[in-house]
Amino acid sequence: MRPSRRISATLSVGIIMLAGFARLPPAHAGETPTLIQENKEQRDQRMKWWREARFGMFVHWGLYAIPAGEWRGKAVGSIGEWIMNNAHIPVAEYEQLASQFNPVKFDARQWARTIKDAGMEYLVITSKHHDGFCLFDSRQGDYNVVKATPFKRDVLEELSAACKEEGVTLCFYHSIMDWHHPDAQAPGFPNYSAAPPNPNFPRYAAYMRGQLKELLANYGHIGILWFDGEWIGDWTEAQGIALYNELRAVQPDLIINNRIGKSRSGMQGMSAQKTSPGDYGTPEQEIPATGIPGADWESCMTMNDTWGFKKNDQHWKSTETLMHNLVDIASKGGNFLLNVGPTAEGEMPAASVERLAAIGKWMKVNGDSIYATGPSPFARLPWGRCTTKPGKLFLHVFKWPKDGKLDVPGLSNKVSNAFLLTAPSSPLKVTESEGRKAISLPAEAPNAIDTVVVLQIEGEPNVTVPAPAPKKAEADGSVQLLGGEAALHGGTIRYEEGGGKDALGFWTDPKDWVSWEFTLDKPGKFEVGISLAAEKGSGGEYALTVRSQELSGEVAETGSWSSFVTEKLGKIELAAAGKYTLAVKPRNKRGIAVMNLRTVVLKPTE
Ligand code: FHN
Repeated sequence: MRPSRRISATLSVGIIMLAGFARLPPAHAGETPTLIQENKEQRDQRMKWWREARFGMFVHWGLYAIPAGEWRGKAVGSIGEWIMNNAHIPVAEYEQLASQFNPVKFDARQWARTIKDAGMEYLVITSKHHDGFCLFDSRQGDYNVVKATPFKRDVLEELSAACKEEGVTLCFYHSIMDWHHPDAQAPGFPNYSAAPPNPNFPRYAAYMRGQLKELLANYGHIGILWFDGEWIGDWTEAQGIALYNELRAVQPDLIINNRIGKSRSGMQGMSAQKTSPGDYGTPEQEIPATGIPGADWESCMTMNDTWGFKKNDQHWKSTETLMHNLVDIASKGGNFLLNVGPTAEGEMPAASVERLAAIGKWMKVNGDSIYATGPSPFARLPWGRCTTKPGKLFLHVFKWPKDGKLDVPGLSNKVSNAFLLTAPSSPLKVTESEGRKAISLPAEAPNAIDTVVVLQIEGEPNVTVPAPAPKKAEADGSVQLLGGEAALHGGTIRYEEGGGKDALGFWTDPKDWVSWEFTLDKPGKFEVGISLAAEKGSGGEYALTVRSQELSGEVAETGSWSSFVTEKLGKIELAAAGKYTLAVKPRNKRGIAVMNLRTVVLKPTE
């Protein structure tokens, strides 16, 4: 048996019995405990700092930074922190990496300053990832940075002091799945992640609970416990509820993400009465198209393609993309947890630091438009996003209007003042016509990525989305009807921007339908084309109507929700000039959704 596992296993069982953790929570007794509840005021108070923070740093750091994406001279695909699983490395071989872990360039104060200078309010760092190695001096076992490495320093202890100095809230990511502990799951080659159940799992669960209590007791005030690896078969919703109750009893103001239970996709509404454990939803590597209205949620994303450091992953997102993600998320009422994967020497990659500094420079003068803001009252703004505070709208202008007039559709509030956030003493002219306001802007955008225009308004924002203006025919006589211009009829269909979509999506309810208005200045005969996408197993039949004329369509699978093909539906004749309405209504649905619809084009045939 491998020395460190033998020592860690014996030690952990001994401590658990001594520390009285041998009493297993009710969940292990086969019953489902009752999730503790709180009223709205209590929840709002507990979540307040987190909702105001809006922006945090995720750090994935551990032994996996040593191989950094390569094993035995070969590149290993996928995310760096999964190398033990993806390269099928036996525990005895992988744990030898501990003897090489000596991050002599690690400087907790420098990390904390980088986080603060980026405008980030909290840090979520891997106290233990799936490989089981701990970045803190745990009494539960010896597979950690103090006992098993030449570094011998307690990383989390140093970060606790540094974060306190810099005013960064310290939080821990802790993996439920553990590929190292002998009781966590049966060794599962070639896939630890799907290993068979382990009859001794309750003993591992007690070991994990012991570590969690160490983390809450020994490293200052902890803001969040961020669970992950909850998908393993040995972990149950009942255990998640029991653990949530237990941790909140230890630290009542602790915030815990939804991956402590089994409802990763589930979102925690603001309402007090919840059934699944966890305080907020955790969409990963994505931004929900319309946020998650009424729920607390946080999008976690990488800066390149990996969470843990990979020496050859240079696929960095631009500063513009990262900043637009931050603003997009805030405009939808969410938090942005942006990841950094430090090197084995203990440094944040230069490409990460460079982007963080640029974001921090913008946040320094624009932070008021992010921190403690609420979601946008507009369904969509073609030029950017909007965040809100009482009496204020922060208009984030990504695309500067060429004519110097910023179009603000549907806002019925009186605007008492308008100015650039960076020039509050220089009011901007506001005009109004047909339910649309126009803000006169300088010729050049002060910040090409995002310039913030502030509107001071009276009362709560009141936006009535005006019906899209009827589309006119193009110079070539064609009529181009875009997904983003459609009138939506129904509760689930929505316009999805970016991600290769830029189309009407979430068409999960076949009762939902869409329409466009367009005008012709002369009669015409047209061929109708529709650009759509549907993943395998989804689709359906639909009707496209223009007044009394109807064309039928059948959505063929295109391979994914972002693989668009254009289908020719047939011909229509519009015998007079004037205004028309074109509608697309599903007749039925297969699978998840009817289709993603990007455009409908009427092409003149004469
Ligand atoms: O498997 C992990 C992965 O390594 C990484 O930690 C992400 C970050 O949220 N979570 C899991 C995948 O969902």
